[in-house]
Amino acid sequence: MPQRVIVLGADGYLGWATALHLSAHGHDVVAVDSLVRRGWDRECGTQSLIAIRTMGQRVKLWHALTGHSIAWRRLDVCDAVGVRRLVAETQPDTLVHFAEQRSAPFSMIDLPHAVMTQVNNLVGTLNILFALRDHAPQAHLVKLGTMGEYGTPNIDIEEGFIVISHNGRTDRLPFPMQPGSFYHLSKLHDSHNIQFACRVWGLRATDLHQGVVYGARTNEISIHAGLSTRFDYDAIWGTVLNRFCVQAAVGLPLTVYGKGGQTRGFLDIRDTVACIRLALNNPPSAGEYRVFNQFTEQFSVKSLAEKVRDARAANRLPTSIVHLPNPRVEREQHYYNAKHQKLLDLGLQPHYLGDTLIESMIELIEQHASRVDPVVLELPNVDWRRGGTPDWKREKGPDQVEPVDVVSPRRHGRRSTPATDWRPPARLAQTR
Ligand code: NAD
Ligand code: USQ
Repeated sequence: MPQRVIVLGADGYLGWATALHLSAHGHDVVAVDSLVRRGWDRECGTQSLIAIRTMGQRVKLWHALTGHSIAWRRLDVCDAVGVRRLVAETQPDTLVHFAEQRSAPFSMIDLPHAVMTQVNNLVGTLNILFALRDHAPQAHLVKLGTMGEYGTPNIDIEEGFIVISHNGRTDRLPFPMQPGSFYHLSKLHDSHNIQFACRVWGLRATDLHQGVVYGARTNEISIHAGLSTRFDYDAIWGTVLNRFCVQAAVGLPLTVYGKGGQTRGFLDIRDTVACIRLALNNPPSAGEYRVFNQFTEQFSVKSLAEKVRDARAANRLPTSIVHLPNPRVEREQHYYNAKHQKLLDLGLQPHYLGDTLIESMIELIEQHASRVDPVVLELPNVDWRRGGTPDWKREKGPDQVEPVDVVSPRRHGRRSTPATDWRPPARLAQTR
């Protein structure tokens, strides 16, 4: 059944891909974003590896190519009046909420960034909850949470809840949470607020505890280069596998933080959009707050780096791995076993990570290599103990980035920085 869907955060990496996917599946999509992320990029001197068009241009192109319409509205979800008006006027069946500050390093730079992250994320979500209560109480809130809410406990991670027996009594309780940054904490605070709103006001919500996403293409994005979504690779916004693929493409070593035994759940961006559609098609009951763990495979950071290295080696392209002192405070060797059955039960057909996918990501990256800034690939610039290093805020505008050559099977020999010759900078000596 086609639904009226609001996608909040639609200018972002996952929001744009999801807006297209839901529109392609016949849903009536209203895409909303404040464009604040483009401003945060300017602040950090970072940019998406793949150039992205404006929202206006992208929705127009989508309509021209497919005949599907996406309505675009610029709105800050921290604007309570605006969110109320949006919900009252649209009367959504589902509201998909991606619109948050989502970088752990950005939230750890200093006090203002920690405060901004938590205010932006918590106030935005509270505005949505109150607007739903007052104007669309039957609507389904699909909220992007994170696997990082759980931390890395020495027991199996369940999907949101755990049955605990204590002093002879038993209850089903929220799973104990140990988030690893002020950003991850903001997601946990959101989860508590949403759960409370479901219990007290009878709202219905799905909290998707998503793992780390990789990849840049979905079926819809692949239709035309002008439909591209953003792809971050720098030390503040880039997620680990996307960074490793860019590092491999330009012949830099893969930067494993610490021992590399840190294990996380991962998923392909094609599975992100499928999971959202599955959640939307199978809403919870009124008053129900449910959690789905949204990832398909778990890997240690070191094993991911080895996968990328091995995929390159198959093309006779040597790639080295460097262990840098960990800028984060996190367990580097630990037990990790997180359940992720509920989305599979709803019919998710995962795209697992293989050499072909890694190579196709690297090929895509090579097409955009002139935009790679090697400096942001080498050194982490936010430390969990001390905050942002002096160079986290870069003077250089993104357009002044020096282009680098790429290392590709087809363009063998064009490499400007041979992987084998690279040495870590003196102030970040190789730890092992
Ligand atoms: P992104 O930064 O690419 O996109 C987020 C978008 O939200 C941006 O376009 C930004 O402008 C917008 N936004 C932020 N605050 C807003 C506000 N107050 N009002 C309106 N718009 C606002 O991030 P992403 O990678 O697409 O992540 C989307 C969501 O998914 C986030 O909530 C994130 O926590 C969650 N998530 C992401 C990943 C991942 O690997 N990328 C993994 C797990 C969970
Ligand atoms: N890491 C490296 N080398 C790098 C970059 C990262 O070893 O060059 C390590 C980190 O130390 C960490 C792991 O890789 O142990 C994951 O880091 P990340 O930057 O890929 O992911 P994270 O900071 O956890 O955040 C990302 C998204 C966030 C989302 C989260 C899902 O930015 O929005 O919530 O993934 S999860 O990790 O499951 O919480």
